Amino acid sequence: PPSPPHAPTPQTLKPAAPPVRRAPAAPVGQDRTVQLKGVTKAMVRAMTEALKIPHFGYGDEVNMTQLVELRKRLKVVAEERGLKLSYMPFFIKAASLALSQYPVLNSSVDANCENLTYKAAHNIGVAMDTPDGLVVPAVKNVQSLSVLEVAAELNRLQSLGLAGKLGQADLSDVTFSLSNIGNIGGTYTKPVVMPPNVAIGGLGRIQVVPRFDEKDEISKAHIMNVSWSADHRVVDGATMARFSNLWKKYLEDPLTFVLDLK
Ligand code: CAO
Repeated sequence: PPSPPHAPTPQTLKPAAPPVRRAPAAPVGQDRTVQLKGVTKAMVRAMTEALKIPHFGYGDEVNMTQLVELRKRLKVVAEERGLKLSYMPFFIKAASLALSQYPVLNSSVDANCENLTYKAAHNIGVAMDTPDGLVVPAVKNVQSLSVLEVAAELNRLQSLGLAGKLGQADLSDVTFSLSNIGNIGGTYTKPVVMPPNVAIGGLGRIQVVPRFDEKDEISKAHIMNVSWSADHRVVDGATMARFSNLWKKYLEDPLTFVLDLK
């Protein structure tokens, strides 16, 4: 008799392949224990303290299209003056201009969270990946520096960091920090506030993606994500958001720098 339409044929009745028996995993080398010291030990201390802070996060995206063009032009000018001009000096100067409007983000809180000191100097710490590990030297008094002066100072700190020669003078008195992980990769980060500071920003990689322009047409845009963390005992979300909006405005429309630079 004819077989039913979906009856198994001799080919589909093949037995399942036997499972592969794996040899028990053997360690390739030996365990190695090292003592935590130097920069890593300092990171243990700082991050353990930081854990006491009730963090809140706030993120946004920044359209960097105009700044990408502007930096391309200014990079050549900076090179003529012997300086490397990355995006960081713009991020740092824009942060300082925005801190002038929202000074609570440049404040220090004491250990018992009873007093808040509004810091006069904008000493902006820059998280730096060095052969020794994470260090955070500060570009000091950014409120009085031009973008090019910030670049010069950052160049100096970066050279010292790479050579493992950053001293206490450069590593102390940070009042606010930025951590740009975008030169390595990634989009979002969750930065950790370093006490006694109350806020920090983390920057992702600038990516070329489609966005609607002002004519509602799809165009190519350079987008970067920013992730802010703040100490929620002394900073509220609305203040962080207003600060971020202003910082973002300077970067998205970099001509506005001209109006507020002193
Ligand atoms: N998106 C796209 N490109 C970026 C970028 C970003 N967010 N950030 C940097 N770049 C580019 C720079 O423009 C530069 O390109 P050009 O040669 O065209 O100028 C290149 O990447 C290398 O930049 P850089 O690293 O030498 O300089 P920088 O000023 O941008 O950054 C520093 C300096 C110290 C922030 C960075 O070197 C660094 O160490 N980042 C890691 C920080 C870190 O570890 N954070 C985590 C802290 S928590 O553990």
